[in-house]
Amino acid sequence: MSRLSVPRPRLAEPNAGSKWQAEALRDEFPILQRPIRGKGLVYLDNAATTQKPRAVIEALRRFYEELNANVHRGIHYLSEQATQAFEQTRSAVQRFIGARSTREIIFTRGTTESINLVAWSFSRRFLQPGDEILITHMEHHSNIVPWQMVCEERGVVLRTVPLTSEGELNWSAFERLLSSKTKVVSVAHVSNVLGTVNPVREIVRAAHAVGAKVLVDGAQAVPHLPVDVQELDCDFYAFSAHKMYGPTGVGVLYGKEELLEAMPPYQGGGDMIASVSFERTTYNTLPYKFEAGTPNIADIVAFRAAIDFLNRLDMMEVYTQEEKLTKYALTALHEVPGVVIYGRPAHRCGAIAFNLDGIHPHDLGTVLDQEGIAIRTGHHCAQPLMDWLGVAATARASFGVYNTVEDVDRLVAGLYRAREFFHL
Ligand code: C6P
Repeated sequence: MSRLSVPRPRLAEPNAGSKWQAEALRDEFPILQRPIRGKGLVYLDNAATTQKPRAVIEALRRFYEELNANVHRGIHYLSEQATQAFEQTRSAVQRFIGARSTREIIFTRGTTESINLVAWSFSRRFLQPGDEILITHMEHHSNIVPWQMVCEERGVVLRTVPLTSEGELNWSAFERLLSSKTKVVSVAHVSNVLGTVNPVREIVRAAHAVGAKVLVDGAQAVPHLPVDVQELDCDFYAFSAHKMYGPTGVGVLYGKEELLEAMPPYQGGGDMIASVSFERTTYNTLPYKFEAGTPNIADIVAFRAAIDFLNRLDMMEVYTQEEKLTKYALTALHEVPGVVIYGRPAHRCGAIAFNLDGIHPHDLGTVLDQEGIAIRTGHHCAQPLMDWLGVAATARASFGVYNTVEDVDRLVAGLYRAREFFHL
């Protein structure tokens, strides 16, 4: 199958009624009501972290007021209740991404820790000197550095797939670099800079054909499109709660059960053991084998409210509405004199990276901030991608479910304000 034949989420009919309106959702996010520098907040830094709906904030408060206890340890009432709420989030995550079993859902601190877990644990069990790991030129540092560390320690070789001029994965280069030496392909589902949606299902098919396993960095995908790990057939899938309207400090690693079973624990400590003696320690069953120590209980419990929130919105509807807004934003930005937009991927979501000719992105960010508009500027933890783009930094607007056409209009007005300020 060609790269272009990747099934894309079906778009709604142009006149089909939306299930919800972004404007109405804003009321559920208390922080969006607060003025910033005397103006209404336009929050366009959702790829860094999303704002939290009242339901998540309330779930956090309720946990500490009504349920607080450690999990999996006590037999007292509160510990049982806390454990139940904690495990309910695991079940909600399992259903949300279509995993076969809760044994395949491991809680971590975030995408970064999920990738590190796989890099270190998988490599200890499965990688030999001379083996190869394949990543792409659009990866976040979290999907580069752990592999570099593993390569250095184990004599494994890191290879990188270049991009096309559109900012998409160069498929023929990918096929050329893939070989029987490739043991892991680790790739972003969605680029945090270009917004490119990678053809994960086809990447998995090609990688499996040479016997490689695939880790998908889903940090920027899970908040924007429906994800079904069984349909993708990936071996690992990593993401962060805080980018999907949930609390900070919580991440998920999905892994196929047979692989997780074969991998050694990542960290040692409480909860991950079956029995300990000075002579011999045996490990707990999945998923607990990979969850050493007291987890981030309250935030994991509150994460459930974020999943409920997204389920209520319906991820296909989220995708459809955000796609319309992204198209609107691309057209509007193109019309601003001096704006350069990076990447023209055919399938995209989430983020738009751009610069305003003649203005350093940090200066642009500062002017926009004065207008109450929050964007991110810098290298976006993707320095190799910046090198490929031939820039040190860019501005980036990234969208969430509460962003509106008015937000985009305010951004565009802010860009004109910056042009005026810098006498362009
Ligand atoms: N990108 C951004 O502004 P953590 O920090 O572990 O929750 O997520 C790391 C990460 C991994 N992969 C991708 C594709 C990401 O976008 C991120 C986080 C943020 O783009 C913060 S640098």
